Amino acid sequence: MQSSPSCLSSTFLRVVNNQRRLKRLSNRIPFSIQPFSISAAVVAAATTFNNPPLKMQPIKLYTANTPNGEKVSILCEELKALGKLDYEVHAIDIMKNIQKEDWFLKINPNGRIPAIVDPNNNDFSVMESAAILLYLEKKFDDDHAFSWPSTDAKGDDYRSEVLQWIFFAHGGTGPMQGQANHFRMQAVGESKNVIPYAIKRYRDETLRLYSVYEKHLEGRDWLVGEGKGKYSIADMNAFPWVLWHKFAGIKDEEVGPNVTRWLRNNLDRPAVQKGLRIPSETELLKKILNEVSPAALPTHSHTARALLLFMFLSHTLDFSLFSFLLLPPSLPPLPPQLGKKFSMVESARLDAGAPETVMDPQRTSHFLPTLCI
Ligand SMILES: N[C@@H](CCC(=O)N[C@@H](CS)C(=O)NCC(=O)O)C(=O)O
Repeated sequence: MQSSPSCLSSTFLRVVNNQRRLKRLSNRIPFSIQPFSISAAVVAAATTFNNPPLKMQPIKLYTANTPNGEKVSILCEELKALGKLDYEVHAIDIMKNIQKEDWFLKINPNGRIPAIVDPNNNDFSVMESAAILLYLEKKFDDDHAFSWPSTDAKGDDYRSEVLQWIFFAHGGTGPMQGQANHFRMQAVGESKNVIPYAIKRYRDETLRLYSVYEKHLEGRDWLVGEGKGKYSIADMNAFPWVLWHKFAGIKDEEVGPNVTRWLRNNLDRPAVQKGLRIPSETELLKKILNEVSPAALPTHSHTARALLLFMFLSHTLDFSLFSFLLLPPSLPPLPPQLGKKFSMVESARLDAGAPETVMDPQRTSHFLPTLCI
């Protein structure tokens, strides 16, 4: 996304107009709150420059409220917050097998969500959540907000580390935890004799993989980068899976203190909060957020709300950028496309319990589809 001269001049005009409006406004406000207007001016200018009018058609995101879906909606929200990406959400009801329909198989021959179509690139389609992250990062994170440029002394090394953690999660955490979920919550009927072994096998392996994160995150905030690290697509790729750990029968206290801190770091980000609620906020998600990390939901101080109101009234900012501040700690449920069906896997089973508790004699089908891997 290159800045054209006309784009630059319109950006300049927006800044000038914003400054004029601010000046008019600051003449009318008491001196005691002038510092607010100065800081608002700085933010306004920065925001205007950071958020030029987008010259792109929205990316089409086909998704559902699952870990693999959420990693992509989180990056979309992060890029959207920076004014780098516009996207439209197409909710796919995986319980109705919409993802197996012919039209969808043309987008993703694997018949699974997530998938994207980029109308800015001849409707190029991308399947596989990690490949989608890499595509979006390459195309739209041109300022390297979530990555490192090759021109940095250690840029290529960090790039390699990002790929290492992405492969680790995509080949390890997702598939192992996905099987743990499957055997713990979905495999029923005649297969029940093999289930305890399978449940233990995949749960243990998932825990082992978590212990790798736990050790690596000692003294770090993020998976990759100098010192405590920098938030990157490596974190976005792994976070939703670890957030859903109870599905695999893993208790909060088994996750490890460093991983728990890292989960909170992710949850503290407004774009993560938004991305998790794409395509809708399900009862299951609410349960995960409330039970897994009760302290991690955003709370907004009166000062923050007052500042937001001030900025809004002054019409100097792109309001949508800050709209998250107005969100109540727990969003009211949106019409669930998927929520009801998804809670079919009984959110009660989120309470990590003994394998026997998952046997359901009422179920007659041999195997339900594996939801996520
Ligand atoms: N490796 C794939 C896995 C995708 C996947 O497992 N998708 C699940 C939801 S998380 C799905 O579409 N399940 C429905 C089905 O299996 O038909 C990715 O990372 O995108």
